[in-house]
Amino acid sequence: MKETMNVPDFSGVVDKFIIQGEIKESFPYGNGHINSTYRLVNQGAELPDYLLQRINSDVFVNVSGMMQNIEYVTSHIRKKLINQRLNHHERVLTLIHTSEAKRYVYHEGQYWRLFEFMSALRSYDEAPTTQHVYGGGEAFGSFLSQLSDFEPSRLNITINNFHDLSYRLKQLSYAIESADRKLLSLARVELDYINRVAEDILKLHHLKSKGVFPIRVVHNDTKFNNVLFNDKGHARCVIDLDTVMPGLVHYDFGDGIRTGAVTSAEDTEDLQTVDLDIERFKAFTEGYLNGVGDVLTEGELTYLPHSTVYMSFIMGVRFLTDFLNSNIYFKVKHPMHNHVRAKCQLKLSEILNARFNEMNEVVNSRVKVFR
Ligand code: ADP
Ligand code: GN1
Ligand code: MG
Repeated sequence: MKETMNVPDFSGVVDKFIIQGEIKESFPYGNGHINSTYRLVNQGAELPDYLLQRINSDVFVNVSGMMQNIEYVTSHIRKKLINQRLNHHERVLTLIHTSEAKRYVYHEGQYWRLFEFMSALRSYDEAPTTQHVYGGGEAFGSFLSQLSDFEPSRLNITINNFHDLSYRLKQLSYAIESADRKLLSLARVELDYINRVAEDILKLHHLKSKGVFPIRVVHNDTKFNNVLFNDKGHARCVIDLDTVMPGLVHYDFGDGIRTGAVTSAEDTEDLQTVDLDIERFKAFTEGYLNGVGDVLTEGELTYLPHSTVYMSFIMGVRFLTDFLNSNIYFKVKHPMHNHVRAKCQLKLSEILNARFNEMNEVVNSRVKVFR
């Protein structure tokens, strides 16, 4: 296999998977913050390409449990697609097995997995049109609906307390205790803001603890670039299934809005440009609720607007924690990157809170149709 752009030679890994043809070259692919992704290009033009991922096993300590989840979830969805006579190769991820019938490879201290590469599809870090936002919402909503008959407790917990804000605030306070004084002083404004508003935003988490909302199989990482679109702009496939776990619908809805219905990137330095795009909010909500069907309870629907504040805030807290820990979790492009991301996400949570009534109106008027 030809080495391109300083990409290592993956032969020792790729050889263990059952693939068609031969790989002629590989290059880094996508913009994920945790795993490392490569596209493997097939020698034969008519043969499939593959997507190889090195799993970050510092983050995902139970790789086998995580891969079992992905196998469960993709098989469950695939069965439904086959029954509906839909092309599952472009609507659900296909894991490639090894010659020993395993779903991943452990090689020289690292974990690897391989998927069929969907060459007719692509993701967008920022949605190009409102129509794409609708499609993204619908795809994530359908994902929840397709898994609504899968028992959540069958899934392994791949990251403990993943969207538990009270736990994330505890992690932040540990980071503060051991942080370099210079970093702490740089984070002062953000820390003050977090202290001021945390109690209010924790409400959703407290309601979860009281058992107010059903625990469902949720995606937990519904970033806009985790949906693949075809060239007509139709959303086709939800990807990045590492964090599919039991959780609240609010995590998925809130994260979708945080990344798909806003006016700037997750890490913009110009905070003046950070805002909610209400047309995109309407589109995502409409798409999400159409995709999800009649699965959600009244209580879940009521708290959808809160979830947008919750998810942008928790991301602000997590990015700031990592900044204070000197960038040990998220991949960064420069040493201040997590600080920039944190400022942007905290600002977004403030704006979403200020525009709460507008979001509430959209959700209420859409939900009335069902009532
Ligand atoms: P990460 O966890 O690092 O975000 P993803 O699984 O989301 O990794 O993959 C990174 C990018 O690779 C995605 O945003 C998407 O553009 C692309 N991608 C992932 N899986 C596939 C696939 N099976 N076919 C085509 N493109 C894919
Ligand atoms: C990480 O892997 P990626 O880039 O899709 C993170 C998400 C965050 C996201 C922020 C396992 O997702 O929780 O929302 O970055 N994934 C994990 O961009 O921590
Ligand atoms: Mg991703």
